[in-house]
Amino acid sequence: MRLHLLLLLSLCGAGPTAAALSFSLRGNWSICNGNGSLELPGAVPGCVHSALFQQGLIQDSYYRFNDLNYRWVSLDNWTYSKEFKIPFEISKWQKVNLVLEGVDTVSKILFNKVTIGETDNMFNRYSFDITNVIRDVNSIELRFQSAVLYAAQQSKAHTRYWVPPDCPPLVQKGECHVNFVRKEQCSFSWDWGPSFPTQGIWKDVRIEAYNICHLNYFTFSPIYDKSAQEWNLEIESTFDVVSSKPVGGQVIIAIPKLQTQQMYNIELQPGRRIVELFVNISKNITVETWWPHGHGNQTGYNMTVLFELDGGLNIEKSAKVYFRTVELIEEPIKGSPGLSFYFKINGFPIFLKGSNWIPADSFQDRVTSELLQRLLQSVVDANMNTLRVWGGGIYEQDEFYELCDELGIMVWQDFMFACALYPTDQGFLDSVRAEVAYQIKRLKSHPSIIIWSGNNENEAALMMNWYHINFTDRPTYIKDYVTLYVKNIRELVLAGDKSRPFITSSPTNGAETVAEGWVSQNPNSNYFGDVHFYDYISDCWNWKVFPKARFASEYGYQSWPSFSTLEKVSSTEDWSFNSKFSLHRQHHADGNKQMLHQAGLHFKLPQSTDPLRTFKDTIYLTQVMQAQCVKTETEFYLRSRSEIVDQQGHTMGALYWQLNDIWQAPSWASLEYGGKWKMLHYFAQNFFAPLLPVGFENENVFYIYGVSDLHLDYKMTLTVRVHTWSFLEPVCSRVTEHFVMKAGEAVCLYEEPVSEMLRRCGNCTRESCVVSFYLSADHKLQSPANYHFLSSLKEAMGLCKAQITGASLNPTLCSQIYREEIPNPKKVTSVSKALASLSALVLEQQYLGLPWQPPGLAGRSCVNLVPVAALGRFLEQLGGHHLSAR
Ligand code: BMA
Repeated sequence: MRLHLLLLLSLCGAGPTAAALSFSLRGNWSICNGNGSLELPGAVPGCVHSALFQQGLIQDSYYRFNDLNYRWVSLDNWTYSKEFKIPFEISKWQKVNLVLEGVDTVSKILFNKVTIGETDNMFNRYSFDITNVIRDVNSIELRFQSAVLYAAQQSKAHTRYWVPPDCPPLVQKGECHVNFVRKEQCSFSWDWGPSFPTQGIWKDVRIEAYNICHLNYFTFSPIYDKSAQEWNLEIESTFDVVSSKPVGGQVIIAIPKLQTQQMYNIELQPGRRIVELFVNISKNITVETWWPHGHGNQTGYNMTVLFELDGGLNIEKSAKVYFRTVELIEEPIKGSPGLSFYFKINGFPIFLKGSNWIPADSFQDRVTSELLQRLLQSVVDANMNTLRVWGGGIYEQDEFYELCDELGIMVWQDFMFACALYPTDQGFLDSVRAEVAYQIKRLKSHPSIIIWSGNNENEAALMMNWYHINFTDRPTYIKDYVTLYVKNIRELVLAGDKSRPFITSSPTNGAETVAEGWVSQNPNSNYFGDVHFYDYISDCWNWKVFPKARFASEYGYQSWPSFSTLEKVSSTEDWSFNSKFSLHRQHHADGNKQMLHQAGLHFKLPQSTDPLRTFKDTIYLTQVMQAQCVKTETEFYLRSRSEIVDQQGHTMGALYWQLNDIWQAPSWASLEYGGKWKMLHYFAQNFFAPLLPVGFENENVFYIYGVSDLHLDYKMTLTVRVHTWSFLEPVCSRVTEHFVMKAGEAVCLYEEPVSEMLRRCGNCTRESCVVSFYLSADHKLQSPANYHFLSSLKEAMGLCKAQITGASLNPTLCSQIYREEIPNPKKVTSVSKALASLSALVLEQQYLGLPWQPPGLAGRSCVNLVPVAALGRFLEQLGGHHLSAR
């Protein structure tokens, strides 16, 4: 065993002793099951499932039906233990704490056989005083209780009234009563995820020893003073002062690039002390603000805070400070009842474009930096600017938010409550209060987080009566709801963080919900707040089915992940759409049928005589369907930005459900487990582009809207081309007069009755022709080329078999990419990035002969090949088409 001894803070001046020591307890522990029949080594941070897998005692938990085979793991009560020697003289330290950054979840902790504390919340950070129990040689034990058994016990003990739901729907094959335990709610199963209620020490654990005083935490928020037009920085530090006398000293705060240096005298009385400092940034200095991706730079400033305390005790902290303001604007809109719901960043209205984030794995120890980077890079590569960290998962690790800060990804941060009613007895509330206070402190200095939201869908669950509660009992539940989200969580947010807004739920009616006593009759109203919208039965090519809401924070369609992803967790007999495996992995009732229904509305369903071919084609077709559906819906929200039609509109947000996958299964995600792009993600890169022409029909008239997400007006033209399916050259083409595409607006640029367009373009019929259009200036493309289908593709006429060839500078890499067997994940990221920026435009290049070269990709003809191949497959699926790329 290697001992990690970290000298955290050294004594400044002459003295040889340190002021604080940190001794890590990461690494190898011993894990034992309830009856002692299984004993194995396990890593910390980690969990029991991972330890069993590493020891070869279980297979990959994601393989085939192992979620059911390994239920026993989470139903057992495991113990983590470790013996260790302290490599420093313990008697020299006034105070020694055991600090646990994350315990999953219910445990009793013994230190040298003495119970020092208990845990019941995986989202909390725990610190226990072990000064009196620590010796040179020590033992530590965390005796876990199965979270599943604990949740059942808690629910049983709640005898006064029922707190639904009891169990997830059967199709999810999950565990019950997750609302009774403060643990990742989706770890008991979800409609896209397996049930793996893990146990273990999932974050850092260490021993901290100190004299005189210790900085327990440090946090800050930049606040803009509107009236004085200047920035201030509020810095909060909490100390544990163990000296019997007050500790005096100075604090020096420096932000060199802002020419800011300020000094304060402080005196810390014995006990737990909070020091609040207020730093003013001079008006004479230009502060560059932080902007979301696509709207400006993510400028940050290095700051150091040095506490020089009595006795030569120096404590230094450094951090990056970002300056930005965020406002949630809820104000009357002309021509529409209700209120707006949109965000202003640095005073500038911003359309939130993006998706919803779920945990990247059931086993957090498998979520590496590389994975987070790959997933978040894919977010900005697809022109998104926002992720909603959804309330059924976890408050993500620090690195997630650091990356969001750096990449300019705005985060809508839910508190971790989802799709359930929750108890409010004192023990539960105390645990939640500690969790919320801790998470606010941990996260509030991140500029990326632009809003806190109390929960996912719980206002809707209550008011739309998902659990069939008797009307007369409703007041009890409303009271609980207000107690939890308003009187506790909201109160803690207001006290702890002034730098961003808070809403109680999603969907919610915002100010209207508040006015109605924190629960609205219809929290999903189009006139207020945000909406969640799902409809798998109506034809998704018909935009009339979508709500013209203020903000769409959830909507989407399922698809299957690619065969190469599924192949890793399945065997030959699983490879058909109706196999036991395919049904098992589908956690959304009728999901597989719904996908085929939706695809069947416009595409020919695969009918090969080769069953494996049929399976692969079906998977592929579900991705085509999903991409096209989410495109149509998103484009509807984007073009609803500047208008009110039938009293509805001014949409300012489109966050589709969901970005990523937790395992290899059908879901609403655009990124597969591990990060591979589904077709939807390539489409997203286009439909979220800063400038986009959107085509649609209304009453047989074809319209094109121009959607700008830019800060400046641009002069440009719109080209509208009609092609027959059977020939590469357009049959007719029209270029508009120059017009000014206004910054931040969606306006109608073009309208023409379909019958006229068909007549104008030779012998076109709806079935034989297709429309494409793009924005350009000085013969350069300014937008992705978009298209509009005039008929279902299954009715399209003139399609022929695709024959795709391509030239490559690096044939090995290209063929690897095409076969999806890339050995080096680094290459995948860069190539997929490149692919993303090309996507359909490469096809357009073939069609339109426009000189379009994606930035930074000159000479990399390999990447040109792949999207053409991918699109070729797309066209082939539609019926076939001749395409050749050189
Ligand atoms: C909403 C989400 C998730 C769910 C999704 C798809 O309810 O908040 O709970 O996974 O829809 O059903």
